[in-house]
Amino acid sequence: MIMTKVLSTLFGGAALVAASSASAVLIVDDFTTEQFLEVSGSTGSVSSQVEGAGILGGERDVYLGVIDNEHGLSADVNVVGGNYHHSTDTGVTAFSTIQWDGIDGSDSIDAMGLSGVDLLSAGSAFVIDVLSTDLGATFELTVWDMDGTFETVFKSVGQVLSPQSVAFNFNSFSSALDLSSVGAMELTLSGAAAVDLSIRSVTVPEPAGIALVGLGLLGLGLRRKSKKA
Ligand SMILES: [Ca+2]
Ligand SMILES: [Ca+2]
Repeated sequence: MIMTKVLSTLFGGAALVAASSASAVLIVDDFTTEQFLEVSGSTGSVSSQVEGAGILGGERDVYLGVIDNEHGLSADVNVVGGNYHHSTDTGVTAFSTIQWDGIDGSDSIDAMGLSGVDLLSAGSAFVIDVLSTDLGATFELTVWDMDGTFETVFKSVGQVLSPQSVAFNFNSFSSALDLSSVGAMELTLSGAAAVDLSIRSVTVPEPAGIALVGLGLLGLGLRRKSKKA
């Protein structure tokens, strides 16, 4: 595997893109740990926490809030089969919030729960891999650093029929936020009434392989060391 990467670096960027995208990524959540929440019949909210693999900080806290429920139907969050499904019935307007803030067993934010994750050394953007959404949806991402500074950024998408990446570039955050020492992250998903939205992962991918070519072999060596730390 190491030899494959060395050869890719020497002989072409295209092959390296394939090699690096398969292996070098900071997983915030791959949604392999299952979770289910439902609000049925009325407005209201529910929350739960699960601990498991594939979750940055070891625990995923989910809060589901139903704002409007015209016909007394249901909204649910179902994390199953490696996907996070946010589903609302006709006339139901809801949001769901995912917290990655370490193991606090609570839907309150522990702004220091991740103990200072270095996102800058991992990559240059948060990427939400959107599987599909039948109506427009909005992603609201809040990041806390270990000094308690936090910032929220938004991205909206229209209907998504085939998988699409939604990227929050780190350079869209203010320089006051220290992304090399992150204490907590929170992602809120919302959409029009009756939206059915599914995402597959939240990651910080390593910058594109073409940039690695310039860094050369030394760069690859440093990255290997930093991932073990
Ligand atoms: Ca937590
Ligand atoms: Ca929490």
